Amino acid sequence: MTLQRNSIVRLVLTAASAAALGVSLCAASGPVRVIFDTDMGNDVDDALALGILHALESRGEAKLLAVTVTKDNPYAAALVDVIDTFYRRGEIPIGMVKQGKTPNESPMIRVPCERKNPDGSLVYPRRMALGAAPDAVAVLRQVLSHEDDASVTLVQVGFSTNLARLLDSRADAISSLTGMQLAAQKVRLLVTMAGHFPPSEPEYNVATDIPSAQKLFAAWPSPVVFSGFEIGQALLFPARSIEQDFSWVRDHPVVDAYRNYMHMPYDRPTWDLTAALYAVRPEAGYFSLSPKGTVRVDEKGNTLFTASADGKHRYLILNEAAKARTLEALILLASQPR
Ligand SMILES: [Ca+2]
Repeated sequence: MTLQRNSIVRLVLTAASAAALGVSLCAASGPVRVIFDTDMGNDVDDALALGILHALESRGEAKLLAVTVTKDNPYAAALVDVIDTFYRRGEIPIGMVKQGKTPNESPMIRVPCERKNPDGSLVYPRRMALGAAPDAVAVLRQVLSHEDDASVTLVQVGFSTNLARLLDSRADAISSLTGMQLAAQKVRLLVTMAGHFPPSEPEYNVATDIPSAQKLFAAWPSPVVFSGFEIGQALLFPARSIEQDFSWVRDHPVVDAYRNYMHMPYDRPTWDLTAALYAVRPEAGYFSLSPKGTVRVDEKGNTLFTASADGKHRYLILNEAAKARTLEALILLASQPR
């Protein structure tokens, strides 16, 4: 009886504190259902972030529903395929932008995909042939249409191309709902690595596709949390971890991507990693949150925040006291054995 009463009291307190934070307790009832939208290949943090989402899925905290790509180079989707397959989840749908930004190739995505064993087989097998990934908007519509209402967390760590096009999409054979309706019904939270708070100069993900970012942040119907440039910049992923913490396996595609992105050893900001971590563990205290408000993207790609009680946008604020703990979590998850 006493135990039961304690449980009820605890539940009420938890509900009260969740309400104060403006979050739903529904998310705590199972793994966070995630769609990861990435410009894999423009920087190595996308690869580390995808590894972290897989580690969180292995721990029962997340479920990767799909990965969609905004970098318009076939090796971008191929490296996603390689990483998913490495973590033994090669069945995860992958969608590819068409006529998208940054079509340039980069060693970070090409080299791991092409590495061969002495017998000629690929070091990192993958599921799809190069260039075979279906259209990202179709994948987003397909996956969202099969999910429960208010159940999906979107993590966007590249340009806004795919999600802006999703909003523009009409009812079709996949779903009788428009893209806007799918976003409003199915998505509970969009977490994006985008912008600067306060603005100093246009941030890469926003500046690369300004019209899409303007559309997305003006029209997206669910709450949005931004991880600004300054967050990842303050938490550097150490080269030391790449060199020491992945020795449980001889070949790791994220390590290969890291070694082929820049000349080792280098520490790299954890931009996309912070968005992935917050999306799955929003209540872990790694970051503080700004008040509610609205982020407007100007014609140069600056992100201008105006506080308002009914605003849907918030941005992460670095929690100085939690910095060491947050970086440790990122390192442990990125290097966690599969
Ligand atoms: Ca990125």
